[in-house]
Amino acid sequence: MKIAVVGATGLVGQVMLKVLEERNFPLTDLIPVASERSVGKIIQFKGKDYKVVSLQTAIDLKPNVALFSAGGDTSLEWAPKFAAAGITVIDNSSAWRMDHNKKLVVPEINASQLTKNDKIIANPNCSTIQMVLALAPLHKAYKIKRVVVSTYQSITGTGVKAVKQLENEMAGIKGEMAYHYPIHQNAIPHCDVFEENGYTKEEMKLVRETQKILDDKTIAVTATAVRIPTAGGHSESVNVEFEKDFDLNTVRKLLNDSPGIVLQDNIDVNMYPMPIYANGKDDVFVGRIRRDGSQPNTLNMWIVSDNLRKGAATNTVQIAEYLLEKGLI
Ligand code: 2RA
Repeated sequence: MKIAVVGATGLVGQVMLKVLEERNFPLTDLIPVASERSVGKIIQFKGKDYKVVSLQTAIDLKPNVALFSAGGDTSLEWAPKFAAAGITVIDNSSAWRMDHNKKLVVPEINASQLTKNDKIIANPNCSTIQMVLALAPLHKAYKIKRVVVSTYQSITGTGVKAVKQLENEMAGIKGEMAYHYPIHQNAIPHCDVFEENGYTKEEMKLVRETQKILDDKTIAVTATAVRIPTAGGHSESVNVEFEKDFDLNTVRKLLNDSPGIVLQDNIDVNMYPMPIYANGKDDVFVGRIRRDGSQPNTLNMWIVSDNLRKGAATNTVQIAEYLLEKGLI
């Protein structure tokens, strides 16, 4: 099983390598891929040195699977070339997520849709993954009518440049800006670019991807995505209105019994999810579950997850594990 990691030198690419190693993914060879300027660099994997190669060289080396985290433009141009060479692509960019012919997969929810014919598979946006993992069991039980979500997103979602900007600002150093404004001691309500409707692409991903993954276009979603100076993960305040009423203890049991979810919900001991605890873990943490008395059949919850892991690298590797387990690659 030969695996290519495209974008191996980036934040998510580095976490992909770490997750492949931690989960002891049964690969016989690793092909780290990056842009021309990184070709020839050496990266370490399981104590061995691997030389970074170009995209074309990676195709020529014929991996079984290519895990992409190299931006939308690279995915749009190169994922079809890898697929045409018989290589299954699992792509972290937004390039293919809303393509009608591509599957958008969170393994715990809809991996069963996957077939041998899926040669380009889309990994959802990080903030979508953590939210739909919590919504899926509740949608099944009570049918979701509407979701109102506000996100508090880690700077790591923007990449190395943003992490550097925060470090510089905290050290009082003037440096390259990843954002229009300082991020230190700030909250920026602007993740990705604005669309015609006044929402950002990041906010519209939560709308469109949630409907696709839960396979229900009747689910109304509205979102506000905010960037904050944390490093451990994305947090989300989620208000959900259902068609049917619910019982809070049953809601907690449904979540607790759902794979990939860890309940941290006990205000008597100040137990609730926080990025400092989610950092470096693969679970989605759910807490502050409470009925919204302002309207029927509605509850609030707080969802936190490491955006680089379950939000990107781990979900991607889990898709590859599923494909392998089912003999689809
Ligand atoms: C962000 N979800 O956090 C986006 C891309 N990783 O900026």
